[in-house]
Amino acid sequence: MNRNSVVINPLWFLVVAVVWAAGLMATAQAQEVVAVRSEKLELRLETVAAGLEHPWGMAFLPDGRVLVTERPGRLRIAATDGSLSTPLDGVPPVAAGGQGGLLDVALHPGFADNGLVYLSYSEPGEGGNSTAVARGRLDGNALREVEVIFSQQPKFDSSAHFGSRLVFARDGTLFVTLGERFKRRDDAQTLDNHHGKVVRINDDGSVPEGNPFAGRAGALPQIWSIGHRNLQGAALHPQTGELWTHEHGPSGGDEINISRAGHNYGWPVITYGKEYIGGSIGEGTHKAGMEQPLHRWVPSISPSGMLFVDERIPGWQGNLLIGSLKFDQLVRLELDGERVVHEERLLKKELGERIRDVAQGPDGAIYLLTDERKGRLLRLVPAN
Ligand SMILES: [Ca+2]
Repeated sequence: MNRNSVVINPLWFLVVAVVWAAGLMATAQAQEVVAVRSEKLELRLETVAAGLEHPWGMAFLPDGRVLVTERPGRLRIAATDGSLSTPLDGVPPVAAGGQGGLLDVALHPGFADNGLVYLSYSEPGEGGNSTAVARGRLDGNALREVEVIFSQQPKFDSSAHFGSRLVFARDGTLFVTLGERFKRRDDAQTLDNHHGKVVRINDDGSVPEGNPFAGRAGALPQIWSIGHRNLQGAALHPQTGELWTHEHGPSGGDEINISRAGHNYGWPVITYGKEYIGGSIGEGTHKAGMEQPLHRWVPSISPSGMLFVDERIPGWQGNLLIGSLKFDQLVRLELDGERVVHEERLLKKELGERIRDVAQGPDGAIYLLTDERKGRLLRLVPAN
């Protein structure tokens, strides 16, 4: 036997490699569909777009495409076929690092006429950084006429607890949820700063009528509610129009609240959590003048993203869906008015990725973003 016959011809190696790579690409393009069983219905989970770096927020355009933020500072448009645009021009510079970067995205209620897109992000500046809100007009693959309409005060040197979610209220004002920057938690109880607050502003950043502390000496006029820790989920209740929020507790003590004008949600005076290093915080769990949460998680789930599901998902109508970063789960809550009456944990087995945001698209499907270095946009639909 000729010993040379076992030497692999480089040309054959190339042919084999090309065929193998083509097979891999075909596999990747074929939508992987995973069956998901909820207590209430059977669903299927599909990947819409992959290769997103720590996606954080999403907003659906009228044509079904979706704006997706990537935390390092990029905004992209995902098309219905799963293709991703190049990063849009016009995104402000962000203080990327730790929990900071480009965060939420929302459309103006009059987007169809004015094309306005709102972004929240960690804004670098004198003395550190803070959460800011910018808006710009969407024009093809760019934001034009970009202006910063809100900057959380004061700036602080930290890469933690920025919040933030952007939710337009029915009256056209904009709620922005703001973290207390971790080391500034006592600020959440005082009115001379925006740390640990929900603020309410007009669409141009000015202060609307009806803010509870506007006009009070020493109080920042944008403040709507106080005593929050780090809120990364918020949604308007479909019937009442009130702002429901959740926030990360410390070790234990994640909460759901309804953010109401002038109310104090207690952090860091009352909490159901402990210090990360052990030990109690504040004065206990209850105090006069401070709200009790509607629901709490001990241990913490690390909640992010929040959605009230509508009738297009039969069996889940009126439920609250919340992502869990820590447990790689989608949390489904059944409500009776303002009471949580049942909780189901989903997707841990089927997905196994940190869930950062939850939304319902124009097609009625549930969309998820996963907070991974190679994160994904996923679609969850009833199996039938
Ligand atoms: Ca609280």
